[in-house]
Amino acid sequence: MAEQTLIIVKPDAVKRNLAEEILSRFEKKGFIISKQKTLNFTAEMAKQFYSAHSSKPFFDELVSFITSGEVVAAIIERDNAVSLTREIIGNTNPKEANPDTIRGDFGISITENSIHASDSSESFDKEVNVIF
Ligand code: 3AN
Repeated sequence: MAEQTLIIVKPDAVKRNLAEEILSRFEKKGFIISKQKTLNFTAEMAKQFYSAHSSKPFFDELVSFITSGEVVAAIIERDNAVSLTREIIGNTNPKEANPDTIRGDFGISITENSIHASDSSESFDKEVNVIF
């Protein structure tokens, strides 16, 4: 059965005009893009979106980066969308991400790692309410 997940092409990748290429990787893998939106996160949205990380030492950097420029958010769907998307994006740290993953190919650093994807259906439900 089709499952939904959320991806966000982050400011580092939007600045390098990679949004279309990144979205097309998912379409090639059989995902349907059901909603898409270009937006700028406000600080308030960013804090809500990343609330699970509010006590982490990198929280301020995370908020400052995600609000630093345009992002492209999309709801995508197919069977096993959440886990397959996590495989396609690769390890959080681009240095540890396999080649052929999005972060392995395009990520610059652990902060500027080109893409976000929901890590569970529960996260998807929460995140989608911040964005759409
Ligand atoms: P993922 O995005 O792979 O689900 P999370 O949920 O652990 O990773 O972290 C959310 C975001 O926080 C990451 N995308 C990354 O940009 C940032 N982040 C995670 N760990 C660190 C760290 N040690 N230093 C700086 N930023 C980090």
